[in-house]
Amino acid sequence: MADAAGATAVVYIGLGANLNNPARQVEHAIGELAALPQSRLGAVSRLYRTAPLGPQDQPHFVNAAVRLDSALTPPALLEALQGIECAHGRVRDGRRWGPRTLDLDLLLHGDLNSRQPGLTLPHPEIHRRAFVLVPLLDIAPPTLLVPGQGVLAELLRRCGDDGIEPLAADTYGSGVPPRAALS
Ligand code: A4P
Ligand code: MG
Repeated sequence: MADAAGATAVVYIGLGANLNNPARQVEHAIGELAALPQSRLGAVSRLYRTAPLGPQDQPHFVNAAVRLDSALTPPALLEALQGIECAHGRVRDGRRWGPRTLDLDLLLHGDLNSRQPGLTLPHPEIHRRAFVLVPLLDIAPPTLLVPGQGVLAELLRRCGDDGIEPLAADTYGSGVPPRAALS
């Protein structure tokens, strides 16, 4: 879909949390994403328990992904995501890949392939991260082309899905349908 100002783009957002009841953090964030202006929640992945990438002296993460149809520009969307992170008490202590109450990454914005200060699209690490690819495959077609990286299903085949397990649906669920398209 087009990315011109005012046009609606299909946007994928990755969610991650490993502090202060991570599943609740993720579920609340999904509700907040659904309420963003000029945006409509299209689909929600299952929630996954994932082994930490980076420092190992931190809890496992809960990861998920959502699809939005949004007319917000990429910078406006990133600002909105950072606002939601702040509202969840996210503290940036400078530790790379350290624990966090909530991380929201702008994974894909239509077919944009761009690099600007503070915003790279697609998110540059998608192809290396099963905790991003597995939830994405719940809500995006396996043939989806990640600009500059390759086809979604092939990216997962190459990186493998070790350390990723779906959370049992009855351990979370405040109204977020598991892996369901909401449209
Ligand atoms: N930025 C640039 N492009 C983007 C984009 N497409 N989406 C900039 C979001 N942000 C983008 O991010 C650092 C800077 O990236 C921002 O200022 C933004 O302008 P941040 O959220 O402030 O810091 P961060 O998240 O700690 O940094 P980084 O390197 O992006 O970490 P990641 O890549 O998010 O990884 N293990 C598991 N199992 N699950 C996880 O979710 N997450 C991380 C963090 C480490 N280990 C994990 C997980
Ligand atoms: Mg981040």
